[in-house]
Amino acid sequence: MAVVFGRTKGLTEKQTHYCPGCTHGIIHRLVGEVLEELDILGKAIGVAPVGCSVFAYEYFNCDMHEAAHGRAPAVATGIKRVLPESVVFTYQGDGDLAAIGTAEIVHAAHRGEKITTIFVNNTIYGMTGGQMAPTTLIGQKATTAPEGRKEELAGKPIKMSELLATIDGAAFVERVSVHNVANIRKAKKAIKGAFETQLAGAGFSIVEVLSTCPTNWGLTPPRAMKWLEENMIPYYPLGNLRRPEGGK
Ligand SMILES: Cc1ncc(C[n+]2csc(CCOP(=O)(O)OP(=O)(O)O)c2C)c(N)n1
Ligand code: SF4
Repeated sequence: MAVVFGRTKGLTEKQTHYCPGCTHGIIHRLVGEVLEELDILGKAIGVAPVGCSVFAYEYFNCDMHEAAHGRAPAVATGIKRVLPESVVFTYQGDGDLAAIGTAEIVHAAHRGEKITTIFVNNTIYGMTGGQMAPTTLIGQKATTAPEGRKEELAGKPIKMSELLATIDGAAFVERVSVHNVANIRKAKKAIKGAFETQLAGAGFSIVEVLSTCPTNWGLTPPRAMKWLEENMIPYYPLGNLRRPEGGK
């Protein structure tokens, strides 16, 4: 029988542990497809975070390294400097990147490290049970904000892509979403653009992917997709914020 939709070589055969309907799986697939299409699986080295994607090292079909919570950009910096011919990427949640790891990502971008970051923003700490993250929306409920995030206590949600786009060492910054097919296609294009930026030696590249956490949001997967579209995108607008001159 003809195979019409196969598994990308960019992912291993291992079944993921993600909750049903969690969009981490879609994002993994996109990264895997891009690594395969750019023919860089043999020289790619990924850095897995702490968070729901802590086992990413089991899923990407390339060399992988595990980093302590928030420290992936520092680990990736070391790998890339020692092995400059490799293609190094981090895969990080918003708790990892925008809370405990804020310093690491800002300084990696500032130094213009030639690494690529896939930043999965689901507005919550997924792995640890739904605590408020710096990205949690105003009014959004979390276990540590049972009445919803209040601006007077926690400030407005942090916009990491806008912040990083102000840094000259950041060559490619784009925010995408995976809540429907059209946006999944755009997300893949952005992820490819980020890796191409690294291959061109242009500087730091990051793609922020708006993602769902149906489990901790307390929504079914389809309702979670709708919630993302209606609540996250108005606050976190999609689009490219920075790309290298002449870049696609
Ligand atoms: C140094 C340290 N501090 C705190 C934790 C606890 N911890 C584990 S995962 C996590 C947050 C995960 O959230 P996020 O990065 O948004 O990823 P998600 O699980 O939502 O994909 C925290 C706080 C830890 N493992 N190590
Ligand atoms: S807890 Fe949330 S982010 Fe984690 S795997 Fe489940 S749905 Fe995905």
